[in-house]
Amino acid sequence: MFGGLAGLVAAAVALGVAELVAGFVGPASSPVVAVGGAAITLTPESVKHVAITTFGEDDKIALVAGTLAVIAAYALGIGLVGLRSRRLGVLGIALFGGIGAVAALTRPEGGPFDALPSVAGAAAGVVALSALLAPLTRPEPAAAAADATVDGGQADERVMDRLREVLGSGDRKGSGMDRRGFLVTSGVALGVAAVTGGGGRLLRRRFDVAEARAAVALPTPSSRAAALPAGADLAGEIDGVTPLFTPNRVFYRVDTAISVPQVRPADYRLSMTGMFDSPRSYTLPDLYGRDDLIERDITLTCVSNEVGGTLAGAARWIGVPLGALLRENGVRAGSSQLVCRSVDGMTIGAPTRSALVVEDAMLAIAMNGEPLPVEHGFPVRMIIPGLYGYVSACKWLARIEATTYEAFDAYWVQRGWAADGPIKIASRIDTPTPLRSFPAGRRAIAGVAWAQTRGISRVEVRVDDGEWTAAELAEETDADLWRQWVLPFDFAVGRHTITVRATSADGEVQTEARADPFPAGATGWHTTQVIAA
Ligand SMILES: Nc1nc2c(c(=O)[nH]1)N[C@H]1C(S)=C(S)[C@@H](COP(=O)(O)O)O[C@H]1N2
Ligand SMILES: [Mo]
Repeated sequence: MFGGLAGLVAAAVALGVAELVAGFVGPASSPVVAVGGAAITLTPESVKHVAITTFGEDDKIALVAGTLAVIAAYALGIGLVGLRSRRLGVLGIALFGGIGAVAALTRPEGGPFDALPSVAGAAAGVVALSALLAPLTRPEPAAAAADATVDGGQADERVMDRLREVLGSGDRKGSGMDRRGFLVTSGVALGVAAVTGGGGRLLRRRFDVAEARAAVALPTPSSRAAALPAGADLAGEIDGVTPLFTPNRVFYRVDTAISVPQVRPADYRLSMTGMFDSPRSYTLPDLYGRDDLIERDITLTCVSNEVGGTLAGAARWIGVPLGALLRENGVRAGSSQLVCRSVDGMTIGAPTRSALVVEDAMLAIAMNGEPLPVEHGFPVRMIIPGLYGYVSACKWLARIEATTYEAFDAYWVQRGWAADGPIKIASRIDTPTPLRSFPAGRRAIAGVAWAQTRGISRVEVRVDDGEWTAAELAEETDADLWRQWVLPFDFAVGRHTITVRATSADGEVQTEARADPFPAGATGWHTTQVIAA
């Protein structure tokens, strides 16, 4: 029991010290972040998909919790082993530090200093473990001398004596275990862990760009979004329907970044490389100061979204027209793929053609009237209407490399996802909510439907085995924005099945055929079971 505790406390010290050092080096060098990141990189897509759909926005919290749980279990083991053999315990911690260091160094944007937090943490963990095990394994005096010559236990003894002196705990017996000494050492160690860990958190704030972001003054776009007619947002009238625009704070978030990249506006550079005749690079003022900024309403969706799922959100974006930007850099005709790289090393491969011809494709700098939120890619991200986020919406964009599909597989494509990701027609029932009963009688069935770039021309609803009935559509303001729909219906008492299907403005009826999100996006009709009482 005490051995396990010693391991846990030593791990706390190791993590605390590692966080402190990471507070100097940079948040992403923290072993928990780095190991969690490596886990994301190495996890099979099927598992990752389950994580995204189960935990949604909280997938990163779940991952960090999982990483900490694994560390705790490992630490428990180290403590127990350490009780038998101090050397094995030390080796265990060294291995632990080694894994953290390798994970930090092998990050796409990793530098040599990134190993420091793990190394320092492991060193502190070794010291702590030795100090904690000493009172538990205090041998008989004769054996003590022998032990000391073997593994340096003498040094630990001295540390312990010193600790006891400082703390005024004179409880020193020649017997097998010094409980009081252990508790005192644990207390000191936990204090060290808390202070170093807390200090690391404070230091980390230096990297925080929230303040710099708040100080950014957004430019006025020369081309505004279409004005919304009165009553354009059905959410004002119908309870439970998705609002036309998704507030930034509830906008879905999907990315591999455990610690959100913090890019200082003053340090921002966008570079263009590869198949360009006259590649330039851009600072943030370069982009903000352009006279061709556009403002557009676009719904962004994730390829991992299940039928009826919520990995979709709509925003009013401001950005630089992507086609114009590519042309002024002289993008070559032979380029089929733009490999977009984020500051954290993500690669997202977007089709060059779409970037050039899709109207309203942009490098976005603002979302719903604010600079991009840090989690959504501050200061610059790409948005290409009609393409899933994994092949278009690179956040924290640092570089656009014009290349070909033959030359490079981007991150998600390496993991088996389709290289091209046009968004499939989708429709979703928002209300009534499934399995919660409501009074029988007339009630609105309502939701949203999307087919970006094409627009939605019709949404039909079927209740039980009835006829397909056309729903009323909210006014269309932009074909890239989802469209709300509503159908009032007289519900008889009992259970009902509601099904919805949409048709795009170019006449494609949403298919009933079920397909999983992997590898190219889900298809199938959304169906819910509701109860009228
Ligand atoms: N740098 C970076 N950009 C990224 C990703 C990522 O993991 N890292 N994920 C992509 C995916 S899969 C999607 S669906 C969108 C989600 O954007 P959001 O988080 O702003 O909703 O971002 C895209 N851009
Ligand atoms: Mo995605």
